[in-house]
Amino acid sequence: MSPQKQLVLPMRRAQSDKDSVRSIELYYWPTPNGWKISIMLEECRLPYRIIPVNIAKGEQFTPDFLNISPNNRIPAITDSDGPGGRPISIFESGAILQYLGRKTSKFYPRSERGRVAVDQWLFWQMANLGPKAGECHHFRLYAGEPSPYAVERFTREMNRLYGVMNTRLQTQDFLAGRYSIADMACVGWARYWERQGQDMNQFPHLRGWLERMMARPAVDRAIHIRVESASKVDMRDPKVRDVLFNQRAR
Ligand SMILES: N[C@@H](CCC(=O)N[C@@H](CS)C(=O)NCC(=O)O)C(=O)O
Repeated sequence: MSPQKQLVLPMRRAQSDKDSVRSIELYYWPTPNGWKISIMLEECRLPYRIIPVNIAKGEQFTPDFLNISPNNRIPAITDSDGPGGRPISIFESGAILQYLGRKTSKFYPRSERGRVAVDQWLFWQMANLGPKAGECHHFRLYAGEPSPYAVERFTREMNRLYGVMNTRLQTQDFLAGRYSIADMACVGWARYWERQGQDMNQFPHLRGWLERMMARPAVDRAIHIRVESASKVDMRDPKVRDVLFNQRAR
């Protein structure tokens, strides 16, 4: 990544005249789930402001954030120009993508047939690719002690899921036929195939899709939005591990 591409953001919201006309605020951390929404906002050229939520420090548990994202996870958005011109807040990346697709009529077809085509791959990502990749990363990279069974289990599942994508992409350029929010939901996870113990030579159609996705200027901009404090997170720090990996009901 070239330094010019890095947009360094302040930790807290920066007020400026330009910002005050922006109606969408994205509660964000640079992760595969966060990128889903920054990609859509960049693709639609919607004005937005990023509010970093430092999940390594526990900012996802602040009452203000929980008010809009009760599952204490990023991403979430607020839109001051919501339905009926009134503000709205949304959590869960799939719901946010669908909302932005309906709001802009972009990357989310209006026809029922087209919408079903997108929804099934979007829900597939939400229920399969994302959760399994998350566990795969956890057990391969972050687990405090080796768990061979868990590593094997989630590495195999990722292999299975990439096989599903590869078969679909053999006959289609994008998951729902045309480029859509379903592709945006998947790319942030799929680009990490190496750390998930996979070999793209096994999945040539998936590799072609990934290359097409990464070549899109909006995707490039969205995944290179840099939050200064995120680059300083040390996943070996016991305090960070406690915040992220030791959660119980509060
Ligand atoms: N299903 C949620 C998952 C969101 C999610 O897991 N976000 C992670 C970052 S990728 C997070 O906020 N983690 C904070 C934590 O684990 O406390 C969505 O798609 O929005």
